[in-house]
Amino acid sequence: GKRVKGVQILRPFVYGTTAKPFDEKTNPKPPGVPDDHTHSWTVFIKGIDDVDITYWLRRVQFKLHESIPNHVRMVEGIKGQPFQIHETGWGEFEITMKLYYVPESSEKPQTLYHHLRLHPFGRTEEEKEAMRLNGGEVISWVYEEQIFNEPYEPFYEILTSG
Ligand code: SLL
Repeated sequence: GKRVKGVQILRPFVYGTTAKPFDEKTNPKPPGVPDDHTHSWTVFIKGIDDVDITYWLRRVQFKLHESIPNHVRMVEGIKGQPFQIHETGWGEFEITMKLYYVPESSEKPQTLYHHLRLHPFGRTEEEKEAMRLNGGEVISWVYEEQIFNEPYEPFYEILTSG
């Protein structure tokens, strides 16, 4: 196939983690969760304002800490939904996310790293107040732009026909 010369397509997305301490009122611990788990958390990759990104991102492999059962997980894209994993635990660690693009792109998988944040260290008083109002949610989100350089023609069609 031929590449579209001189063209660069950008697709914005957001990735990161959202964590919440267990609390009888605002976030009760579900049955079966081990005693030493202090938080529920989510790691995700999604479009801005939840816009669909599955037309360019096919699946994401999340590699969690080895202490977590079944710590390597593949998440297939579902149209309009975030790529995400919900878990519970007690500690922070680095999450590895391997992005697999749609086959039409012929792009190699690309790896992102993100630190799971459970604790509000380093936040300003205003940010901490916002967290209290939000039931103690600790968010750590990153804005990113996926760049497709000189995409192949069929992939260019997919990227621009949405
Ligand atoms: C460390 N930062 O470097 C720590 C590791 C691991 C967190 C934190 C286990 C959850 C589960 C969990 O929260 N691990 O048992 O499912 O040593």
